[in-house]
Amino acid sequence: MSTMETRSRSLRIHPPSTCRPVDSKLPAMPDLRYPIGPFEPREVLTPEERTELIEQLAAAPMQLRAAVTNLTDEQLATSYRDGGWTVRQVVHHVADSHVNAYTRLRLALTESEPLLRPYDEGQWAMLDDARTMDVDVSLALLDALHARFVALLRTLPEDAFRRRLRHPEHEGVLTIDWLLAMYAWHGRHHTAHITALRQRLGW
Ligand code: NI
Repeated sequence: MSTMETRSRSLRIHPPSTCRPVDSKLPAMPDLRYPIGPFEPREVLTPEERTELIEQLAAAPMQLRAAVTNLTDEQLATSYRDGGWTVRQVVHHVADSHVNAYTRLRLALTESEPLLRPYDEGQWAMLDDARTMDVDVSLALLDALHARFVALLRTLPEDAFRRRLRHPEHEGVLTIDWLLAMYAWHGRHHTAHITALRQRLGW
């Protein structure tokens, strides 16, 4: 990755390689980066949508654990697509990302339009623990983290979901509804990277 790419990625909430809208002019073919489709931002959700997305967040750790069940070390060291992260890095990335999401939620609930702190997730995924550590550690982290995350979301009154936050790379303001939709999608997105790989390779 070039320095410029590194700089560009470091400012984004999620790497352009996995989050930007797919170019509609490209020929229709399975895009391994987007097994469930790209994130479609939402600023305001209906109560029914919120309930559904909170349930998705609640189920995310269990589904990620199921996705890696019975994989060998060699399988965990396999990239989910050419040039992509290994299965192991994907699992640790979800934990890293959702730790940030949880912090961002708490900031948005306790401060006035807090400015989010971007981080370079590509570089985080290259740190030694993210490349080598047992996935069970991050799965346990996600269990505990999502228990807190989901319990808090379930206590929030309707108007809290419209509380605002800002991001240096997004014009205007984002909302807690946006954050909820983003991270519910994010967990499913990366879990599908792994389940799609298993399907392709017959694991
Ligand atoms: Ni991600």
